[in-house]
Amino acid sequence: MYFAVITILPEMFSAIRDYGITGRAVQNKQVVIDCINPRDFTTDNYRRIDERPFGGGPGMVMMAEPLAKAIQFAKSQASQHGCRTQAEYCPVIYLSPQGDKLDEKTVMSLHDYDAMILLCGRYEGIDERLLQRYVDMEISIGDFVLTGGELPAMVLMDSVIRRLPDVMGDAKSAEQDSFVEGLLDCPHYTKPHEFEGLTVPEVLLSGHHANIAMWRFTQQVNRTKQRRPDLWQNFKPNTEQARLLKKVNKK
Ligand code: 4FN
Repeated sequence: MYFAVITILPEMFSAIRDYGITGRAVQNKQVVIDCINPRDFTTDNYRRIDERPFGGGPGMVMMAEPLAKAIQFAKSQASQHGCRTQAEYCPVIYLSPQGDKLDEKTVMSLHDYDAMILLCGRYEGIDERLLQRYVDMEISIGDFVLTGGELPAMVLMDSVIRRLPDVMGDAKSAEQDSFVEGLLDCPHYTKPHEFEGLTVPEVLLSGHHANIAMWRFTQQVNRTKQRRPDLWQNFKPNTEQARLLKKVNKK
């Protein structure tokens, strides 16, 4: 999968490119993360990418021209990486508070594309005309004020990359298919048996796999009901979950 990121702070992306599971995916060439700096597409001596807003007011606005050139360059890079260039195959995604909220459904749907261009805003935002002409999709990671779209772009890439085939170990992918889908996690425990006077639930030490699966599922259901009634409302159990739910309700 190919990501082109339009950003004036390309160094930030070492966080995802150089570390952890996403870093390994880059090393294994399952993922390419190309940062493109709109400053490199300016023509003036000062490499200006921002200007004062028409109509006055505080702060600065990112100018359309350097961003447009950066996006055009990103599209040519995407096609060089074996990805088709039409907008529908390489969408330009603007990370923005105005966008649709990112959720696991959106993450999965982004796997329809082998390439995408992520546009990161800074200052007060981007000239509206650039957005009108070049942006195919707007996505938000949540309702809070940020200083830029870079962290949201990394959040999006992290969630998309971890869902690519062979990026996570076998254990994780098997788990993803079915079991935890749609519910919060159950509590996790590891060594030692006792920590600051707290012990591990007996069932997890029993070696009784069916009972353990049942306990974990019950924890997931109860936590989801209690803490995320919105998730519980929309929960569509798969075959295995439906079977376990029946058993939970019988007790
Ligand atoms: N943010 C809000 C209302 C008005 C402005 C902001 C805000 C970075 C360029 C956008 C923020 C949050 C989630 C991108 C926020 C996101 C951004 C995101 C983001 C600098 C302009 C800005 C009502 C949401 C609190 C700054 C609400 N997901 N403006 O944060 O890019 O993707």
